[in-house]
Amino acid sequence: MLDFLRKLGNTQIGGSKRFRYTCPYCFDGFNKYKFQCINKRCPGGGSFVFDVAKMTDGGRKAECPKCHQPSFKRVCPFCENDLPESTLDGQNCIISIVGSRSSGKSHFIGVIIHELIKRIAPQINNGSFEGFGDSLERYKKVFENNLYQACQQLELTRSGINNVNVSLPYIFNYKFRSEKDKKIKCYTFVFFDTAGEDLNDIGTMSTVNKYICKSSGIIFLLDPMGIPGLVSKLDSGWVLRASGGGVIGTSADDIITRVSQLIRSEQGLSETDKIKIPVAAVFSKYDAFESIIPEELTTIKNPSPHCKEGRFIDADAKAVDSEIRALLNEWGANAFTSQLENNYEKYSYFTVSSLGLNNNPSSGRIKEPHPHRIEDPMLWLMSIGGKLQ
Ligand SMILES: Nc1nc2c(ncn2[C@@H]2O[C@H](COP(=O)(O)OP(=O)(O)OP(=O)(O)O)[C@@H](O)[C@H]2O)c(=O)[nH]1
Ligand SMILES: [Mg+2]
Ligand SMILES: [Zn+2]
Ligand SMILES: [Zn+2]
Repeated sequence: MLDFLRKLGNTQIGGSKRFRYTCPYCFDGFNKYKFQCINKRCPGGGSFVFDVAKMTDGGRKAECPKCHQPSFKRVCPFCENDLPESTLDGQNCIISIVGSRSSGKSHFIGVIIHELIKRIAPQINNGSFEGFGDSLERYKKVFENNLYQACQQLELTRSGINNVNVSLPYIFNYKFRSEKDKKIKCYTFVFFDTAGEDLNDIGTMSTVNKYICKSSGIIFLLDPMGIPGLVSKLDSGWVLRASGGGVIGTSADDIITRVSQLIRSEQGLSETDKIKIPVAAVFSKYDAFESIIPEELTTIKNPSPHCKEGRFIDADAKAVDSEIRALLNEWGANAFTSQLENNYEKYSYFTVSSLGLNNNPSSGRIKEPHPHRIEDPMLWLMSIGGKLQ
């Protein structure tokens, strides 16, 4: 699996001289980097960026040509953003979170990052999830302050086309000591909150969402409120609340089709080649349909076992997958399955609630999120990508 991730272009090919990485800010691939001078009195200006012919300390250090001070700060040659060390070591893990308008992407990102920092990383392998650059500050401002301090639902995400600031990714370093070789591992996780609006046509997608094609895993959020066979069983107040006050977006089928098209053209795949990026197909807003789940489907109702056990439990993920398939069958919504089956080599179904049970009041004010099974899709992607050992 690690080999496969390398082929996706994120990595310096182990041992060989070929060096290539994907910038986690602009998502372009490069085979070199630049340095930025950190000397405030540098005659080149406060943040002078320079190219170097000769680097020292294995390429970690260079001397500023203007002030002759050493610098360790490596930056992208195109967007000039600071590069995390594990990006350059080929340990990027770009997770694309895609789904139609109002499918719950922003709430998912807002809650999963909080949980990764506070609970998931520490419990799984004594790991830590640490913000890189200003990511943690930006995360707090956009997500945590609203969800956890002000106890407010998030607003729908603005389009990234004319708005550079909203399209900055959130970058985190995930560190832990490997059980296998007892060495500290560090992976760079990159989350990007797309506006569902920007997934509506392929022209917009190819400019705003280059990152999808470079990702190590895709989380497709599927809005249960978009399945007529399910919605007809719920009381209408619920449906309205859980669908962002009735915003009707593009259907999940259409988005899967466009995402697949985009990846195929970017990676030069034919219609019959299956896409190798693993897909977690995730029904969001589990709390909204829990009441109509048949009694015999017990796994999805139980809390997620992975963190408690301190490792990823594959058998649980398989049971969740088969219970969701049974539900899709019951609701007459098998179209997702055939699309995924015909286009992706590896996928699995999940369901999450970001807000938790009884936590979606119509007023917009919520209790602190207490999510259900939110870690499952992330841990599955990490586990099949070899990122947990
Ligand atoms: N019941 C329930 N509602 C949720 C949950 N997560 C999100 N919602 C509701 O779904 C609506 C849309 O959520 P967002 O996270 O903003 O959706 P989005 O996918 O980011 O939408 P865009 O930014 O427009 O693409 C909001 O009204 C949320 O309150 C959840 O776990 N449970
Ligand atoms: Mg959003
Ligand atoms: Zn860049
Ligand atoms: Zn300088």
